[in-house]
Amino acid sequence: MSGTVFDGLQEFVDAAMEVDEYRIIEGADWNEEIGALLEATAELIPDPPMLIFDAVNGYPPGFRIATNVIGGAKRMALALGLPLEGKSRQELSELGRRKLREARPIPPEEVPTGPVMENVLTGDEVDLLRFPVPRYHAMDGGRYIGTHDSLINKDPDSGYVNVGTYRMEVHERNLLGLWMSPGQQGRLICQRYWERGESCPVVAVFGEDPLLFMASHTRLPWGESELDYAGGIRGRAVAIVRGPITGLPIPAHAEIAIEGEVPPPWVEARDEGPFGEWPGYYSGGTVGTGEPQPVIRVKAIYHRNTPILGGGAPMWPGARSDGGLALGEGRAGVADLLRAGVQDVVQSASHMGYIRAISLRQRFPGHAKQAAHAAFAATRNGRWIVVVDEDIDATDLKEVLWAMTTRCDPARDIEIVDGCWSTPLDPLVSADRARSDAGDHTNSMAIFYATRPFQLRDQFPQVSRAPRALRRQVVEKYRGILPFPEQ
Ligand SMILES: Cc1cc2nc3c(=O)[nH]c(=O)nc-3n(C[C@H](O)[C@H](O)[C@H](O)COP(=O)(O)O)c2cc1C
Ligand SMILES: [Mn+2]
Repeated sequence: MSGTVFDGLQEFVDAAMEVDEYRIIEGADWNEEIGALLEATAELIPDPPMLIFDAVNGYPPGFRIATNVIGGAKRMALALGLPLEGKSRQELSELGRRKLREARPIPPEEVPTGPVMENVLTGDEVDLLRFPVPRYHAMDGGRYIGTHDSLINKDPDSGYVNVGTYRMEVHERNLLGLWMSPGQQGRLICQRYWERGESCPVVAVFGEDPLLFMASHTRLPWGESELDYAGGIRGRAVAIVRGPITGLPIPAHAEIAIEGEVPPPWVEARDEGPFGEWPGYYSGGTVGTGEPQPVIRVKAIYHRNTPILGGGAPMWPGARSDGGLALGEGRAGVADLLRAGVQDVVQSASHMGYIRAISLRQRFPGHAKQAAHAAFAATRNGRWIVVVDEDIDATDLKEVLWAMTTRCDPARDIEIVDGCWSTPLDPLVSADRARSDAGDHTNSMAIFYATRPFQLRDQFPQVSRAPRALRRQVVEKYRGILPFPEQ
């Protein structure tokens, strides 16, 4: 099965069930219970299975929600067409990264129709609560159909088609709320229609093949379509049906899609959220900006028979599981730092959403500062940058904290920079706005120099922990006697 290209979520879920762990959960409550169960699962089960919710309360069997779809290494390998056996997680991550790096765009291919058109609902038949849409967190302002979604719209000037993942709540049976952060390409395209006094035509997809979803939340340069990029990583064009109302592409194998329009916010806008976000707070949307947000007037719904809604909500960062593959380091990754001219960067890892740890082989006085400032310049909405020496594993938060407690002298080694690039999703920024309505979406950041001082590196006390190679050796030697985990 390795190497298979999956057209849609349904095809992928079926294949994943054959090769990896999953659970089907029947009778769960869409109101808070699904959200809480997902959080508990991520928090307490190290490598959680795919979860399929069926017969959600008040809904017929067959209208399912799929969550944690590529949250495991094997499922992600399956999605990316990588070998399913015989490779370590590290090797698979490297193969995955290479695949994403080397993908060349393949434009979508138009087909006359597809499974998404099995059910067509227009006019009074349009009802978004036909699907078992969860309210994920207790204080969410609505039921969120769009968490793992894709919004498709087209630049009216150049004709380029953008795809982006933005949260969407159900305001009414035919009205969706849309939270696009300022500067997002999907929002910039809407603005171009609004400037002309027009509504922006859109397609939204809920439940799509995992690689199309992955492309949808990858930030590509303006003008490059995520549909072409998705085709590239799949190695085969995404099949699309031309939307009868908007003329926009609708992925032919989408589970659920809508066509509609986003009117200028001065014509129609609604309070959006609150919604529990990835920092672990209700942020973004109206609580983050103090303003009502755009809506989508839904004109048609299309769905497959027995549709699977792609689901899953942001949760507090401590619940985030380490399952899946590490495919990228995000902004301020090793590649970014090397490109900025910093030498001898060993690792760059992010923790709890707001901590960026960078390990460095220090070569000259000021090297740690150079690395920290390059990382800081490349970071959006970060908070703590920690520079550590090369003997510290930057991906291991315990080691990073050890360096902070033993190599960072607070009076001298913490630097604070104010007025940094951030977003209304930052709980500190949101709170600040609520107080002042200042419209300032910046935050401050602190750099922790948790490195041995360069000039004192030879006098610094030697580390007493057993060397890594020796630790590995004894673990292998005594594995028969002691229950050591695989390493
Ligand atoms: C699960 C998930 C949910 C997201 N939700 C939002 C959101 O509600 N609003 C937003 O502006 N960005 C959100 N993002 C980030 C965007 O999808 C990402 O920045 C993407 O690059 C946007 O596409 P664009 O660059 O074409 O605008 C989300 C990302 C993920 C992975
Ligand atoms: Mn884009």
